[in-house]
Amino acid sequence: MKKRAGYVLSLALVLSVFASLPAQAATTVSTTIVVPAGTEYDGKGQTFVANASTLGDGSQAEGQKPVFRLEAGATLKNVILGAPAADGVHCYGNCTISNVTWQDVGEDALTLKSSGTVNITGGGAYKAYDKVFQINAAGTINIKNFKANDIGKLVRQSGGTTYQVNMTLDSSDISNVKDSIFRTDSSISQGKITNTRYSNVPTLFKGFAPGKTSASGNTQY
Ligand code: DGU
Ligand code: CA
Ligand code: CA
Repeated sequence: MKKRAGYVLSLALVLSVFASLPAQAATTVSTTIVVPAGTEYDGKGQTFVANASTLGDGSQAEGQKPVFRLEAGATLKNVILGAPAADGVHCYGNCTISNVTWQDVGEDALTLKSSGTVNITGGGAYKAYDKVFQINAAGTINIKNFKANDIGKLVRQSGGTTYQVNMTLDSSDISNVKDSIFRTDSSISQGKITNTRYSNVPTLFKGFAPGKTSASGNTQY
C-alpha cells in the first residue's frame, strides 16, 4: 500500500473510533453539592442533572432543592446544568458564576438567598418558563457576556419586597422573553443595561421607579 493510502486509512480508523465513543454521560446529583465559603468548584465542562425524586423535577413547583449551594464567597465554574435542574444554584452571600449554562432552567436558575453580590460571567440560560435569576435578599447582580433565550424574566426581585437590588447587564444577548429583563416591586432598586443585543423583549424594565433605570449602547434585532 502506498504511504498516502496508509495515512488515509489510519485517519479513517481514528475517526471511526471517536465516532463510536459514547457522549460523556451527565452526572446525576441526588444530594445538593455544597461549595464551601471562599472555595471554587470547577465542573470542567461536565453536565449535571438533578435526581428528580430527591432534589426536584424542575417544574414550577416551589420548594425544590438546588443542585449547587454556594456558601459566601464561593465560585462555580464550567458547569452545564441539564434537565431536570430542580432549583438550580443557591447563593448565600457573594458568589461568582463563571461559564455556567442552564440548558433547561428548572423552577428557576439561581437564587440569591442572603445579601451579597452575584457576579455572573459567560454561560447562558434557556427554556425558563418563568424566572432565571431570583433575588430574595438585598444585593447586587452583575451579568456579563451572558446569553438567554426563551425565558419569562431574566432577573426578578422577590415579589412585593422593598429592599434594594442593583441589577446590571452588559455585553449580553437576550431573546424571546415573555415579560421583561429586570422586574422589581421596590422603589429603590436600580437596573442598568449596556452594550447588549436583544430581540423579542416586551419591555426591558418593569416596576422600577422613575430615574432608577438606564440603558445605553444596546441594539435590537
Ligand atoms: O411568592 O417567596 O419564587 O425563591 C413568594 C415566594 C417566591 C419564591 C420564589 C423562589 O417569590 O418562592 O423561588
Ligand atoms: Ca419560584
Ligand atoms: Ca426557586
